[in-house]
Amino acid sequence: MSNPFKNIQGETAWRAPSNIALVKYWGKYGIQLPKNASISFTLNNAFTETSVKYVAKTTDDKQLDINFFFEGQENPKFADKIQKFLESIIPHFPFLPYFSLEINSSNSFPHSTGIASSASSMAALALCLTDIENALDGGLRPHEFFEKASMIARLGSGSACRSLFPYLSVWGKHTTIPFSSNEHGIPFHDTVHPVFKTFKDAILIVSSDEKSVSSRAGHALMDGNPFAESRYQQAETHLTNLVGYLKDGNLDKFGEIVENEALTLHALMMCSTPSYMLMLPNTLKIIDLIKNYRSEKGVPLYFTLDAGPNVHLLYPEENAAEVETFIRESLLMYCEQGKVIYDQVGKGPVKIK
Ligand code: 2P0
Repeated sequence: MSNPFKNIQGETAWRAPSNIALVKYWGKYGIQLPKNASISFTLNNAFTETSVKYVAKTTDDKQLDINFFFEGQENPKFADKIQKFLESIIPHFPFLPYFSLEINSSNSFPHSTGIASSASSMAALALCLTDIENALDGGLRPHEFFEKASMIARLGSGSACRSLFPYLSVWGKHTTIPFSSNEHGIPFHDTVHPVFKTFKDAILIVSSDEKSVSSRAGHALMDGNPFAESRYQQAETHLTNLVGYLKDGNLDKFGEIVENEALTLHALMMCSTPSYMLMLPNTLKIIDLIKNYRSEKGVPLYFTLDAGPNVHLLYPEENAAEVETFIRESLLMYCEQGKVIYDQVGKGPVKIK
């Protein structure tokens, strides 16, 4: 073959944040399509930076040629995952086999904190690849660019497709949300009260051990879960109601739904077959202390959980000083080596090169 991209080379780099779901995605079908719509806060301080250098090949070799470095080092486990992912998306990016790629990726947070990096890392990589395609072919308008990058990120890790947009993102078709789609995330902040656009998220690290059951396996167990259908209906109702509370700035009702979603997610794990538990005793201790603090002090502090034992504390910026005192004095003792990551709602990905 003669390489249609002969002599072309370049580099792109993107920073993409992590996200935390308020209404959870748990259960999927087909190729990474969600059984229910979910909504998340886009975070700010927990992010991945990825750069991709691309040089047109001079040989006829049609195998993917990828060199992958994580935090400056070769990492065979991650490289293997990236290789398989890139092979799977050649139909979306037919240019890939014509280039040698060098991918460098690093996280703002230590790898061993128990913070899932798949959302930010897949989002950053998807942005780089979509950017390269745009540089080669051109023609994507800004909203099309982010839509395509979100769709590609989804194929890498479902929740990653929500890491592409400022403040909040919805992923999954929902009856009351225009333009919502199972294929990709959409931005969702036009009808959101300003209090939520500066919301804080303090992530208490209860344990950084690798999870006993991966999210991939957890999603799969929803297929045999006797509560699956009623769960998907509940998520639909939760999202309808949450959209209203986000608009009105109703903190109490926001917290009620968000906490219920976190506990429902873990209840679904407990009633799967085989059943499993990712919360630890200190997770429950922290939840209990948060509830007591809220009812005693009247401070709008709420919790949510990802698929793991760590606790995300959500609170308005104006309550940051008192909540962070409470965290230091009463909660850090239940964390692994007193670890906490202070984050907040952020403005979404940025191009850094
Ligand atoms: C979410 N989580 O909405 C839910 C709630 C964790 C708890 O989606 O198999 O890494 O790659 O689609 O996105 C974590 O699972 O799973 C997740 P895959 P993903 O954020």
